[in-house]
Amino acid sequence: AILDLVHYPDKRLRGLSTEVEVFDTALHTLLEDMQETMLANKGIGLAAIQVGVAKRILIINLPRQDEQQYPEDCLEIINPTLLHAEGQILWREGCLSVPEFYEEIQRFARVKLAYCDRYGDPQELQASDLLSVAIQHEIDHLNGILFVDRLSMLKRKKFEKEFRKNSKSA
Ligand code: QAP
Ligand code: CO
Repeated sequence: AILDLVHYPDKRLRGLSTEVEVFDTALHTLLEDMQETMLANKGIGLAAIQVGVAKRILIINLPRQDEQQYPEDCLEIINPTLLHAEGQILWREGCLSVPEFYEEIQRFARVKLAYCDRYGDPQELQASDLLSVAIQHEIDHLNGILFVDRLSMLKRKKFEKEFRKNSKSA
């Protein structure tokens, strides 16, 4: 099912999501609904709180060289912990919860993380470039942080001005 997205400035995006403790079919259905919702909205990453579920769950599905997204490429990351982060990278980010706004954000270039898969089995992953950026962006959601929180004061003002302008016309 395609779920409703939670949009800025909804307060639910500011809460701390809690760890998944039960890896049951309800979790698998949520993961599948999240993927359907992400693809329907042309997203490459989504955290559960963006569909109103305050659990430490995120999915990422990066396009391949042919610019297509393949369902079998979808990464399902539950209860992630960063083990290592290094280097710096600038990437122009967007967010399904902050439509129509994009800005460059500085992130770690490479990360290593531990997490659980949909069955509760422990996994590890090393990521660089866009995947590293996507992981950091989505882990921020689990902690109530949006990419616009990481803008410089000047660019944050630009965002707030654009947001107010769009709210008036919408
Ligand atoms: C997070 O973002 C991300 O404004 C995922 O109108 C961002 O999928 C990962 C989107 C940057 C890596 C790099 C945004 C779709 C999608 C919009 C997204 C919009 C339609 C954002
Ligand atoms: Co986002």
